[in-house]
Amino acid sequence: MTPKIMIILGSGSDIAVAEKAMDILDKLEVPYSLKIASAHRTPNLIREIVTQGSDAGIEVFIGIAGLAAHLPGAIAAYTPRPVIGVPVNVKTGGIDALQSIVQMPYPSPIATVGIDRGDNAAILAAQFIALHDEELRERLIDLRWDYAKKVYRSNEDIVQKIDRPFIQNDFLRIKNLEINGVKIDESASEVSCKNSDAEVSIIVGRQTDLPIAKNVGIILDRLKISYDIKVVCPIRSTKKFTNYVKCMKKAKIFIGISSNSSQVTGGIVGLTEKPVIGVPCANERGEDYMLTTVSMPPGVPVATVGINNGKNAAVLAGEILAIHDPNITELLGKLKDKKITL
Ligand code: C2R
Repeated sequence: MTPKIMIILGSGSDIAVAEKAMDILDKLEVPYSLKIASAHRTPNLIREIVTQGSDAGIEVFIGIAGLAAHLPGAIAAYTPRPVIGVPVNVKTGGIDALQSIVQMPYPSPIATVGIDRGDNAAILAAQFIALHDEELRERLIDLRWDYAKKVYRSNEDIVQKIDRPFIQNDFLRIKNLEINGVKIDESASEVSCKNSDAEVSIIVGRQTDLPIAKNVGIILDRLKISYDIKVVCPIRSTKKFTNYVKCMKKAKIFIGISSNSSQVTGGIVGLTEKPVIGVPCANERGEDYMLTTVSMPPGVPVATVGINNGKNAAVLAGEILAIHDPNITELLGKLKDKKITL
């Protein structure tokens, strides 16, 4: 049986991060393959593993590497399938590896997760596959529950046990909360979404970042993928934001475009089990929000692309949808060839 996921490590010394990914895939009962190969030390081995793996039916690749982590980019060179990159903390806290993985040029995105976050890479890979596997989707929702239950349990195990004279916690009555259980507020004054049948939902935190969303749209148009765009801020307009995400429940992928602390992507992952792609934007002062987009806690990955790189977010969405749609694979091929001849 061909596994659907291939994990490739830059070195045997990255195995601890791979263990985190394998723990999750074992829990989710998703078969995977594990290989070690380096873009720098064994480029031919990468080419062979990846081309043969793609031909055999691998649907998602996960590249795990530290230092100048060119491995995920090298994987992307040999496959039309989505590549998830996990930077490993070997030196500089892993920032070197993170920058090498996330800042890929158009049209070769790497879906980057946080430093050492093998667990989130596995969840993201499973989210891609679950778009066509209802049973896996159910198992992912259960896994999400495990992370949520940990929070509830900490309230009991840690907070309840604190014995201090002025701590007062028993004035709230919180009961029966459900993850993903937020209901659409039908009485909301504004129509929540224009095109609720769209395959991709693009959410922009503020008007200033709209040009980046337009770039996403240009590429999605070329790939013939339908989308809906909404400018809504989860902090200033919480109710509208929640309504919008819920209204787009048929969307297969969400793309959050955000500067200023990345509340948009963080807000979306809290409301859906679908894959979320994050485009960190630079603000007027030139500060970027890559770290606040990518550094998500375990359980809630955001597939981060390069700063202001809306086009790569669209290509990544295309690659995810192309797993089961050869037409999109063909259009993506044309897009990449065209870029090269430019
Ligand atoms: P060694 O422990 O083998 O010296 O490797 C590996 O992923 C590892 O984290 C040290 C670090 O070098 C990384 N490495 C890469 C690549 N190959 C090895 N980043 C690559 O091709 O990108």
